[in-house]
Amino acid sequence: MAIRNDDIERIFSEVADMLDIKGENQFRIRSYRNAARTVGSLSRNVVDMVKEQQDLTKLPGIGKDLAGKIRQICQTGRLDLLEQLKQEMPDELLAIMDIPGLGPKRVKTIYNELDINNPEDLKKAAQEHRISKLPGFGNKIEKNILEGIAQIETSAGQGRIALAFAERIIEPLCEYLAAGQGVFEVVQAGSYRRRMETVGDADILVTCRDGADVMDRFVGYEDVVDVIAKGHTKSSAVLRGGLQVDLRVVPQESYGAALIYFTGSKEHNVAIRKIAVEKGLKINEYGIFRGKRSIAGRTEKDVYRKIDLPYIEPELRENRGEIEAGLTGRLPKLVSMDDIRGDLHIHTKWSDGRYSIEQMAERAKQIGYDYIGIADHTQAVAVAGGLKPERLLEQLDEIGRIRKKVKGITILKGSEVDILGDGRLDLPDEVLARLDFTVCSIHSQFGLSQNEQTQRIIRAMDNRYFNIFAHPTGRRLGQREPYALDMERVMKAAKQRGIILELNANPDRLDLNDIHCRMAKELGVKVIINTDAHQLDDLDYMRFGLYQARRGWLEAVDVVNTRKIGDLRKLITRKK
Ligand code: DGT
Ligand code: CA
Ligand code: CA
Ligand code: ZN
Repeated sequence: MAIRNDDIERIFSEVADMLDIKGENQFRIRSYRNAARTVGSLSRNVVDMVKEQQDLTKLPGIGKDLAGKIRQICQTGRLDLLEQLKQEMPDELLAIMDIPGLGPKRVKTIYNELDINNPEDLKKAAQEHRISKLPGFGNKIEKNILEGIAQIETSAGQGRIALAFAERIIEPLCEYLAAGQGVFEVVQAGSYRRRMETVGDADILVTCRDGADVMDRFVGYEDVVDVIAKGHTKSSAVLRGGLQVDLRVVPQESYGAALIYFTGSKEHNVAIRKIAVEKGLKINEYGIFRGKRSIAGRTEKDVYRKIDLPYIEPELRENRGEIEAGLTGRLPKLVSMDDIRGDLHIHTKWSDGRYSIEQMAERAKQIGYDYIGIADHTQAVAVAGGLKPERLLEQLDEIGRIRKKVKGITILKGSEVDILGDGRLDLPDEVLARLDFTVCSIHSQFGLSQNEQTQRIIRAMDNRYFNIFAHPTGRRLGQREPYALDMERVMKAAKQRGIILELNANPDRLDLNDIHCRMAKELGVKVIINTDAHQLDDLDYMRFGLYQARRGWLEAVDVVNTRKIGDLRKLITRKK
């Protein structure tokens, strides 16, 4: 393999990073950073200069020593110094550098201030909130680190990355690309744009004045750890955290066609191409053509219109009936964030949440919600600090007091009531009667047979205080499979009893899945999208629930937390 200038650039930057972490003198570190920049910005191939035996010390910042190192890289493809530094550095420290958001600077701070050099200790420190207190870190970075570690732990060898995790990698990259000179548009395509639960790789499209500039900027991004290919219109690189990004520069007049093509899904694309062919047209990533003449391509809408389709939302593009629906004017008007008025599955310090009722309510108000529902655990879930009935009653009194203090948002009194092994609820009826609503859920005996589990759930639903069935399948993405249950029977039982199914928006759960959402709609069962927030920022998980709901064709009418408080209460309360 031919050594490119950017290979040399990367090797020198890595050397600089490692010297930096080791605490070597700044002069030496800077000389490697300068050399990296010099080589990276040369117009000639350094490999050729070495072959022609040119004097490399004439290059700015390159002395005899560095010239020798450049020659070594060109001739052997590696640098002894880097290999040696890697040897000295604990492997685990290198593993830490792979966590998104942790460049050499932050790794160095963690290493020097807390003497942490492996992911395990890092995780512990983050859990104990020692990371957020470091200079230049804060809560957000601490949280990212924890999720980064969890992701690396669970995705080891699986190759697909959870949507929420991909978001934290892709969004900053897109902002960075968009800030480049002469860049017009930066847009995500692929499974990420379709908001699938997991993403195989990221597909990003750019329109710009000069493709070469964008590609240079791309491979120079601080989180790029490996460049797989680099050209003028297409490049691929792997980012810290293991996500591969395919970046394409597309002509402005083809923007819409390219966006359709690279958004996929493949099945959707095949189906629309077939329609085009039937009309004597051809669709590809450059446009829609009659013979050799392009008849549209600038926007997605233009392309769809030429085959008599309205714009189809990316979340629907799976060839699961969206094309037929489009042709007959029956596409759903998908639920969106603007429709959402509240969140009814919120934990507080009373059980395993981290903030007070008041703090959660204030944040919900900031989001613009009309109402929230507090739902802490009940006693059977001891590991989560579940409340005994007496404590729950105290909490209800407390909510009463807070209602008087916090104006402008309705705080509903609820509980996440555990469904016991035999299908009883974990609270006596006289306590249940004091609540505005319940979210009922399973936290034990995941291993029952399908029939037993289904019966257990339906028995619980027979309790007239059972309002919402929360995280119905119990799965944790990449961590725990759903328990066995007959979803259709459960939904039919819910429908008969006026019970609502939760779509849990926590990105680890996304439970119901898209297929279940659609099943609920078809069976006429109402859905509620709840975040199951345990801390303030978790309230923002709502968007992941919405993505999933949209993939499941749900409209505002299907989702009860789009309703005004009065209507919501009516929908939730069962006829007693
Ligand atoms: P992923 O990355 O596995 O999560 O899924 P996608 O959907 O992002 O797939 P990817 O990255 O392989 O390709 C992005 C889009 O490009 C895909 O959704 C549709 C389009 N595409 C890729 N390969 C083909 C192909 O062979 N035929 C057609 N029609 N479209 C393709
Ligand atoms: Ca992809
Ligand atoms: Ca791809
Ligand atoms: Zn919960």
